[in-house]
Amino acid sequence: MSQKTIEKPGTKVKAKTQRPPLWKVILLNDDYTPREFVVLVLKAVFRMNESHAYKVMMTAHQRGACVIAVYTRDVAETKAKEATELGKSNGFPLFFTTEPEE
Ligand code: TYC
Repeated sequence: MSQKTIEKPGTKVKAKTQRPPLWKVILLNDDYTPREFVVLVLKAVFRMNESHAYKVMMTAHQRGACVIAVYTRDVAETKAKEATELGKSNGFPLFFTTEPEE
């Protein structure tokens, strides 16, 4: 037995594919990590080019923090952790955090 849904003409059908919620990755300033090292990490982990990485680093340096990218929760958390680890293993307090986008 098969059934078909009959829609009224002109009825809007809601798309079934919903976008996943996005999470921000935030770079925090500190007084010890060298600027060049921050740029290096932004290029390596977040695939930024030199000039974008430099601008982002300077924004965090001057304002205290900078939203650097948005991803799905998993990707955001993995990248933030990886980037923070890179700082830690080189003896720097460089820190990346995540938060949900409103
Ligand atoms: N403030 C650091 C310095 O003067 C550089 C820096 C910039 C560190 C941005 C972290 O997120 C940061 N050496």
